[in-house]
Amino acid sequence: MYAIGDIHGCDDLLSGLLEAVFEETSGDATPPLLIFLGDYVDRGPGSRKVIDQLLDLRDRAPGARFLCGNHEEAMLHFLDDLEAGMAWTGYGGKATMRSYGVSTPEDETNLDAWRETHQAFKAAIPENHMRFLWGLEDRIDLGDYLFVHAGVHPQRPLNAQHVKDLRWIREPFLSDSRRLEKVIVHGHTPMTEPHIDDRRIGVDTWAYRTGVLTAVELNGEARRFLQARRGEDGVTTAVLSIEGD
Ligand SMILES: [Mn+2]
Repeated sequence: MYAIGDIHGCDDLLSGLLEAVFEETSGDATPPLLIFLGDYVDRGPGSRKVIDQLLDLRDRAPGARFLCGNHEEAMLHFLDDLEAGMAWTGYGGKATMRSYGVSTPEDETNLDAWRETHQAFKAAIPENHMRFLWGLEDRIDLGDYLFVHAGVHPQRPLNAQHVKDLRWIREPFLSDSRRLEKVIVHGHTPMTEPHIDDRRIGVDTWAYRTGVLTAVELNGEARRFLQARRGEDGVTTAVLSIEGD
């Protein structure tokens, strides 16, 4: 199975990565299991296209699963409450609204202008995108792994985690040293290289800034990283070798 890190509107990187995954699994008896770690929208320009691509996977990779990132949470929050618009544009929502053809108020303190934007945005989002957003999961437990967007609180058992931590936590999760009941596979905190140790595997490589989108393939004990990289000649993919555990 493959876990894919934060995409943030980089539809070109997602296409490249998916093509590589489908190519290397084309001889397999069953389609690959894909687990998306959340943060499909915001920051990059192609949020709408990314959701379209993820919806298309229902045919090509049946059984694909999708976690809810803090950015999808913000998008849903705004859809529910227009007063959340200003907070959302503070962390990348403008690009998402633009990808649906909706512009944000020039004066972001003007609630009447937000009312218009809110209506236009709700009208612009296709129903299947809404169903996709409503169907996102908070955690996926599979074998020795727990997949979450951000992480877990190290002082709580894995079966008693708060959704807020699963979607938002950084510390004390990242630097804690206690072994957890399962290996946590997560995105949310960007790094230039993916992180792997015996507690956690972090695969957010800051796609919208670095042009690198990372997936980790988990196959029993074996793990390898697959990356799509945006370069002058378009997107290329490569396997990243893992330095000692
Ligand atoms: Mn993110």
